[in-house]
Amino acid sequence: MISTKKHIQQLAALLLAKGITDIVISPVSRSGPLVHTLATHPKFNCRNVVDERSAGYFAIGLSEAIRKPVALVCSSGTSTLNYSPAVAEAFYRNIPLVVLTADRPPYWIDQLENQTIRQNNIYRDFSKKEITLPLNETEKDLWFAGREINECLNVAISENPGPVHINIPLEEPLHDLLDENLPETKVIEATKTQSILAETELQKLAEKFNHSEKILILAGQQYPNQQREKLLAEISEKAGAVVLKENLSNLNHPQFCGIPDLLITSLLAEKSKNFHPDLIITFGGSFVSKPLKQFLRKNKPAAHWHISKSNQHADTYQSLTRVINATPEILFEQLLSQLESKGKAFYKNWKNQEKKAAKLRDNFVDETGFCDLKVFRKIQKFIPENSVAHLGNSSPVRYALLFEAAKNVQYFSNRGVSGIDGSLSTAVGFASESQKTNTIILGDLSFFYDSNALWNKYIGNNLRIIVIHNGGGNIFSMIKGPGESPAFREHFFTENKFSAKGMAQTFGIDYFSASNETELESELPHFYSDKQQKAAVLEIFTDAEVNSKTFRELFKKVKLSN
Ligand SMILES: Cc1ncc(C[n+]2csc(CCOP(=O)(O)OP(=O)(O)O)c2C)c(N)n1
Ligand SMILES: [Mg+2]
Repeated sequence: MISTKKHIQQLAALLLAKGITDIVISPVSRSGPLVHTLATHPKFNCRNVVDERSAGYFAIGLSEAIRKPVALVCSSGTSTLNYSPAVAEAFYRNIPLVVLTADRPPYWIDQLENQTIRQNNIYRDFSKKEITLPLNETEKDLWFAGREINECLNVAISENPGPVHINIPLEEPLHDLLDENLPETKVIEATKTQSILAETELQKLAEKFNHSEKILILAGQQYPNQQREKLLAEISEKAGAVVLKENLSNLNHPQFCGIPDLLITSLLAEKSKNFHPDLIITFGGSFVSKPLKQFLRKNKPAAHWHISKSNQHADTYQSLTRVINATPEILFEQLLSQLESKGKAFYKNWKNQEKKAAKLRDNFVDETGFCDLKVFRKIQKFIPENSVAHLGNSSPVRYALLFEAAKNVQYFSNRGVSGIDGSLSTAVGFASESQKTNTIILGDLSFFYDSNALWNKYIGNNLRIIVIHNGGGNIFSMIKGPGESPAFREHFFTENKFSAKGMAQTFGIDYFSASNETELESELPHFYSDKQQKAAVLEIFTDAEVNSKTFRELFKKVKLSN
């Protein structure tokens, strides 16, 4: 069945033509024409998530899992605003969301009409394109709407995607249907291109690269990419370049350096220039590590190249000298053919420093009592091989910086804008289309904030939720500043005495808990056992003061280790 409304028929036909068939709908009457048309068509896969904030993040996770655009459908009014956090996250991470919002006809806006707000360009600063469809269905209106929809969807399926918004004013009747197929609709194709470097540009870059003795390549957040990984390892080997990664970079070659927070902290007081790069090359999304930013802003390299398909002038380290509009693979492949072999002194300095920091950490963690740090090491050892891990903001993603990635595990996190409001929903959306075990590690405040993530029927049996319950926002006592304030306990830490147990019960999820090392060691094998055929929560209780003290002590030790 399809709606009688021609714009809706056209939109559905174009979604299909562009291969955008995964849809997340939040219940609504106003977008009835769209819901009828999509939900009854065999080629669309529609899910239903009530809370639009959660639905938006669910769609992000889904898109990450299937590596395709996902469309969202909601009503008019505040439901559209509830997508905003996910739209912003998607914008800063180039995730293709197609947001379809129902609206009242324009003549009812600001007229004391029900559930009506100004929806035109509502995500103005966080979307790649926004359009409002015309109300009328004349040939000219349909031609205009068709062109605009094509453009939006072409952004979503492009190599450089992001969220797009199609606002759809709808006149009653909303529920009239036809027993017909979708109409033939004009499709405007977008041609995929690949930018390669012009020969003269390549010579310039190769010359600079070959003359730089100390090259640091920073791999930001990205999807796993074997070809990229292989090329990077070759470059590092040939040019003695250091490749620094975080777990979210999803790069595992032993040639690369990891554990950036510890490694860089150990360098902050380092006086010698042996570790200071003269050329840095960056690509991918953001880096979590704060010490890295401190280190590079203090010791600015002479040159910084940022590789960006969207020509983004990301000057994170205040030393940007060049933007390269290509994919990292193309640049690395072209560069490799021009590289001269170089000494490895710089690389060895970094690698040795990494080894020293890891050893110090291991000794320290062995000796420490039960705390978040210890919990993280235990979890990292138990996460199954060939699985997916989602890291909540903010201390889980930071603890992950202190440990090597678990073997053959892919890492994800909402680091576009680092909200605590959608980590669980994103993981739920991802796990719903993943064949692998999906672990989400998040704090207690983050879990409660986004507990509506569990309020849908797509909770996969492969989902494992680890709640690090340290009684509030422990991150605020780990970073400098809030801890000294008289308002700390009430307004920064925000003491949380609720347990995740009741929440798990409400949503029919199995519950495990641990309050010490022995319990944790005995629960983790059950939590991850093949016999555990249902989604499960493992709530781990730790003491916030012990956590902060231990965390600080570790960094103090690392700092003094030089
Ligand atoms: C939507 C949103 N609101 C507020 C913040 C600020 N914030 C960052 S971390 C944090 C506390 C997190 O507490 P919890 O989830 O318990 O993790 P912990 O730091 O205790 O490990 C808050 C409120 C944020 N990042 N996102
Ligand atoms: Mg907490």
